[in-house]
Amino acid sequence: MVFIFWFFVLDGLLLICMAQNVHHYSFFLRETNFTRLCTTKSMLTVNGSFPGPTIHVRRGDTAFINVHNEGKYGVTIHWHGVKQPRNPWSDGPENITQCPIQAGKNFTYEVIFSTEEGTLWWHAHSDWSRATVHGPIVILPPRGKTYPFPEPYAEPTIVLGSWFNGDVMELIEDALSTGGDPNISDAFTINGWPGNLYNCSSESIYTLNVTQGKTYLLRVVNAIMNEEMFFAIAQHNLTVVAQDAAYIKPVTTSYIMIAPGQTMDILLTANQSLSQYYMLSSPFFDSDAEFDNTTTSAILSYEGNYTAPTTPVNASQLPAIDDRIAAYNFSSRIRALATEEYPINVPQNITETQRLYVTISVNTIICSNSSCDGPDGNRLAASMNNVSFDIPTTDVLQAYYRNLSNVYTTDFPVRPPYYFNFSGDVGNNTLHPTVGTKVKVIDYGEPVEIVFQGTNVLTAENHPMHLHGFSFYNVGNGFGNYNETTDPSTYNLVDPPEVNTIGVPKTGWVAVRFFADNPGVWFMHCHLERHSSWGMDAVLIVKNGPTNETSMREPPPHMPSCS
Ligand SMILES: *[C@@H]1O[C@H](CO)[C@@H](O)[C@H](O)[C@H]1NC(C)=O
Ligand SMILES: *[C@@H]1O[C@H](CO)[C@@H](O)[C@H](O)[C@H]1NC(C)=O
Ligand SMILES: *[C@@H]1O[C@H](CO)[C@@H](O)[C@H](O)[C@H]1NC(C)=O
Ligand SMILES: *[C@@H]1O[C@H](CO)[C@@H](O)[C@H](O)[C@H]1NC(C)=O
Ligand SMILES: *[C@@H]1O[C@H](CO)[C@@H](O)[C@H](O)[C@H]1NC(C)=O
Ligand SMILES: *[C@@H]1O[C@H](CO)[C@@H](O)[C@H](O)[C@H]1NC(C)=O
Ligand SMILES: *[C@@H]1O[C@H](CO)[C@@H](O)[C@H](O)[C@H]1NC(C)=O
Ligand SMILES: *[C@@H]1O[C@H](CO)[C@@H](O)[C@H](O)[C@H]1NC(C)=O
Ligand SMILES: *[C@@H]1O[C@H](CO)[C@@H](O)[C@H](O)[C@H]1NC(C)=O
Ligand SMILES: *[C@@H]1O[C@H](CO)[C@@H](O)[C@H](O)[C@H]1NC(C)=O
Ligand SMILES: *[C@@H]1O[C@H](CO)[C@@H](O)[C@H](O)[C@H]1NC(C)=O
Ligand SMILES: *[C@@H]1O[C@H](CO)[C@@H](O)[C@H](O)[C@H]1NC(C)=O
Ligand SMILES: [Cu+2]
Repeated sequence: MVFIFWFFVLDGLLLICMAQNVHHYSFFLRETNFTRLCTTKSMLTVNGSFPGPTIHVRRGDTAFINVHNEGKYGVTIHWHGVKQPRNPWSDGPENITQCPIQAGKNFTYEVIFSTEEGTLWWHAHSDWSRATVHGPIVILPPRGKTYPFPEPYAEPTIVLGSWFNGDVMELIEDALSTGGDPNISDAFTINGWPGNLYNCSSESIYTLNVTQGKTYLLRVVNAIMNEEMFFAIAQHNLTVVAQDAAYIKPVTTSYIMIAPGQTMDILLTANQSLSQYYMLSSPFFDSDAEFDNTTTSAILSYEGNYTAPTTPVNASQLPAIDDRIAAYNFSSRIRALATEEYPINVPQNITETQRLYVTISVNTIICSNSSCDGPDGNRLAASMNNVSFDIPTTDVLQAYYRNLSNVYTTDFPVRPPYYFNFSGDVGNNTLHPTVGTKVKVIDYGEPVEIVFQGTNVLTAENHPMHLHGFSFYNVGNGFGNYNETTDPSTYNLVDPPEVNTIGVPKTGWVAVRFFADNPGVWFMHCHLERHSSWGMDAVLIVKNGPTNETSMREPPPHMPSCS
């Protein structure tokens, strides 16, 4: 249902009139049976679909989404990449901005779009329920405006997902109770289907039907739990035109690398001969940790009168799984569009007090009698600046708003507790983190810089870091240890990409900048689900500014209660 409201604002003698659409959606969370890889299981979905329904809006619209929980567990939903100005109340991460919607209850999210345009997604933000509870968000240009590229013929969504034969909630509960590594997924999926490269090839495969000569806009979402992914279509170039709902200078490539949490808008021209072509996705993973190394497939099928090959054309355009150079070569080409019509606003000057240098590490926590299933009988953990985040049982937002004590402390360290060769031979330095619910408080409007430093503690891995409430500009990156004297001179402050999730390379670093112009409580975490579950998380609190328009909105009437 779409209602159109007209607002008339009297500003002196000037009458400004603008159209803003309000949309209403209902989500019913319920257990539904699905069969994949010849295994049938019951899993939580929205309205019985996997991936879940797509939300359609235009830039600047608002969507009210009433979520009814008819499942067994408490759940929350996050609107990934939607900045939600002044409205952390509807952001969703469990016990950060709200307590879960209990089974049998409902909650209406007010999702406020502002400058986002392109593709984003929504997903559950409680335990591992996002594996099955997620779907795309399509944000069209405002009415009367068009894209900064020729109008595509059609705009299919492509959602990359993880399939686990077992129950994901049991899987993570077991892992957290034993302290061991959670099981890896059994398959990856494209729009819900693993494809025909797994045993059980008689199952359905997603088929995208195209007309020769037409150009399509693929809206690609990486909803995978624990792996960054390469994606390619045999014999077709991909032209990436947006990332994380912000336009970029077009990048034409034979493959992409997309991290969990990221979204990309990609032009695809059906300019090859009538046939069927493989669409393939396999992980980019260059560490010793365990991961799912399988390949999911879908078919790009040309319409017309021809005999389709028994196996679609496969030009093996996917880089090797551990090809970090291929990953880097693609990522380093992304630049903001940065035109007069699509401007960017990068902080040019950062004061020392608003620079954060944050190590991100996988660690262990000692278990008595070596009774846990992690390395040396200890519990696997993860940390930021050696603090492993402890999720509270009252949400941080409520505690902040109502001034409750004993929920969090404001001493999140802005520098590592001590310096060592982070990316080299670390010995056993800071193997064991401290545990706490620590937040960093930032004044309204401050320019902020965060440098994420990957470390070699326990295992070195890539970490896609995500911040709620903002998009940030990726101004710099490199391999090895960040050097605060020499590296800032290499920054791109002209057209850095504006993203909400940034892949920090294994034992490398990434620098991001943004203005803290969104008051609220905002989660910041690794988007590899097992790292987030182990504590690679932190919270930023941006204080209110001087006026109502720069302050958090009032809470909605029925926030779920914390039992
Ligand atoms: C979900 O299902 C309900 C009825 O069961 C329907 O009213 C609602 O529109 C559906 N939502 C979406 C997003 O399709
Ligand atoms: C789902 O599958 C289980 C067995 O795996 C079965 O007992 C149950 O009846 C099924 N539910 C529905 C709604 O089909
Ligand atoms: C949804 O929740 C509100 C209050 O939280 C309640 O008044 C209403 O009855 C609920 N609706 C349904 C269909 O459960
Ligand atoms: C593509 O066409 C086939 C055959 O007509 C059909 O089964 C399939 O559902 C179509 N795919 C989509 C995404 O509509
Ligand atoms: C893909 O792009 C490259 C470089 O622009 C070009 O050389 C090549 O012919 C293109 N391939 C196809 C299939 O369009
Ligand atoms: C995937 O990993 C399994 C072991 O976990 C290994 O046997 C297999 O060779 C690997 N496959 C590929 C394509 O790397
Ligand atoms: C399809 O092509 C074949 C030969 O190429 C031709 O005999 C047949 O009539 C065509 N069918 C249609 C529906 O055009
Ligand atoms: C950057 O900030 C410093 C310290 O506040 C100030 O001395 C310097 O002039 C500023 N530079 C620019 C370009 O604004
Ligand atoms: C969130 O808080 C609720 C109590 O309100 C608690 O039952 C739940 O376990 C907490 N969630 C997490 C992930 O700690
Ligand atoms: C680190 O290693 C040294 C020597 O191997 C050992 O003496 C020390 O106890 C270790 N520290 C920790 C915290 O494990
Ligand atoms: C940073 O680079 C400068 C200049 O090359 C060097 O003097 C300094 O030791 C480096 N700092 C670190 C921490 O490596
Ligand atoms: C600011 O908001 C508060 C409460 O939301 C309201 O009472 C007050 O009148 C507002 N002030 C202005 C200047 O709008
Ligand atoms: Cu991580």
